[in-house]
Amino acid sequence: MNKYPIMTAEEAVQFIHHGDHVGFSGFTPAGCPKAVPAALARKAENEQAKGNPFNIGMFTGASTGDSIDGTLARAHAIRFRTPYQSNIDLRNAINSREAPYFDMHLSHLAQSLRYGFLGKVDAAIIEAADITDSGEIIPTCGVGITPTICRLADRIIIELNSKHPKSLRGMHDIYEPADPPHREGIPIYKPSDRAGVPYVKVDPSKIMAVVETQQENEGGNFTPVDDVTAKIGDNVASFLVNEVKAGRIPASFLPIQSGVGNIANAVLGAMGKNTNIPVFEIYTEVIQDAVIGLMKEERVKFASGCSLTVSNQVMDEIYADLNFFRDKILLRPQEISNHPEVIRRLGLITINTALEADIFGNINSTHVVGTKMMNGIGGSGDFTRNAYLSVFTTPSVAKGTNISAIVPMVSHHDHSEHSVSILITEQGIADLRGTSPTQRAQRIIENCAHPEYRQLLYDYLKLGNGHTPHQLKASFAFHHAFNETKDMHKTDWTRYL
Ligand code: 0RQ
Repeated sequence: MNKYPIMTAEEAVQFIHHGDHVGFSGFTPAGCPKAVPAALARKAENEQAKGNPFNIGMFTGASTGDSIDGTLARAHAIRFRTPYQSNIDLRNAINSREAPYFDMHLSHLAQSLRYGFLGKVDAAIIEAADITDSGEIIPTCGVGITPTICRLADRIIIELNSKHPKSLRGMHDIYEPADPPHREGIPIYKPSDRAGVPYVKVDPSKIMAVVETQQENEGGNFTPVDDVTAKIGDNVASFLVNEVKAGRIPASFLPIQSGVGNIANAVLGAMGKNTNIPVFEIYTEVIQDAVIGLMKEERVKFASGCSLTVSNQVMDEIYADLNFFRDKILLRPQEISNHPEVIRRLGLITINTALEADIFGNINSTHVVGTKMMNGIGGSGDFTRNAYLSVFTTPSVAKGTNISAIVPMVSHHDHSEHSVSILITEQGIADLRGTSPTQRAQRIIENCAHPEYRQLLYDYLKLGNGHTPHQLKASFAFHHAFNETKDMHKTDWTRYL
């Protein structure tokens, strides 16, 4: 540690130039640097005020905190951005097409960088809990693409954040697969298996600056579980209990992947409460608050993830009792937490959230009314396509009841009917396994659509012919009605006959 130049964030950004491609550590706000990106945004504003262009290409793990995506979007300093985001200012810059954005499966990013598909990585900005003189970096609470950007980057800036204890050493498993044709199997046979080493090893001569900080995570809190999310959670739990009873899930159960957000948090809470579900393990990307609570209650015995995306209060609890959590949590790069090989081998039950689903089981996870980017596909495709059992959840309606989440045809297509096994709303459960398109439509309309939209959806089905009975002139009538009147109830099929 003594060998690296200690600098302020303002001094460290001298190593980032206009046009650089910059990789950031972390996954969600967990593990993201904060002081250096904020200083970088100020540098961009200062340069632009002097009439000099200043922007950077950005590779992150997933979404980040406001210090990265918010400050750089507001400074108009984004040359391009990938893969997942959820910041309001960045979302606006993407939807106005000021910030070019490409949405990628999270498991693909590190290898795409190594393959050279996305250009050079000039610099990496990494939050660390510790760094040794030999170049062993201990990440904090999120890993993301850290090993790959550290290896590929010419210059590395470390944000050494003392909010995260050095004793985190041992809670990460860092493994980077070789590239084809030299790649071998990833030796993970159960969620707790380790394949790599507990640190990210870098060439110490690439570390240009260490910036010492003591900043809290920029994690948000979860909204309390409401009637709708509680009902969705109960429906997921009772579906899984029935699958165990029917012998389609082994009595010892299978590891769970659960998406991000309030619904995912509520689903895990409901699974934990349902003691007909055995004590289970998690193999996921984002470990949220509910998992930590369930560990303390001994309902979850192990969680492998890419980040601890927990509220600051829960993070403090974990750090205050690291000895309890040390052998129950493992953090990995997203290339491994989301790897199709491991997902298929472990037999994951995957539970992700849709923005909208169509009556044939296709899923839109990303685009509001077909055009506006919400967050991105994240890891949902990595998990869904390779699951033992892929479940999608969504409230049946949004914006009061003016939007039906069940529509005739999805307005943007992220996950196809071929990858989706089960759809669950607060209304009920549609088991889509082994069903034809019309059988799927019947189950989805009857069990998952909001009662106010069921007749409209049945009426649509009658308009079409063929194996998948669409009436293409009318497929987006729900969306047209919403664009014109802000209310999908006002759909009028007679306009399309
Ligand atoms: O709008 O914020 O203005 O109220 O969309 O909807 O119901 O609060 O759901 O926060 O759980 O997010 C799919 C975006 C769901 C998320 C998505 C409006 C609704 C609300 C948010 P407001 P909710 P959530 C692992 C897995 C893709 C990535 C993924 C996501 C807002 O889960 O990003 O799965 N998934 N990753 O009112 C128009 C509809 C709508 C709608 C809801 N049909 N049309 N607006 N809304 N349905 C994680 C990672 O990969 C990191």
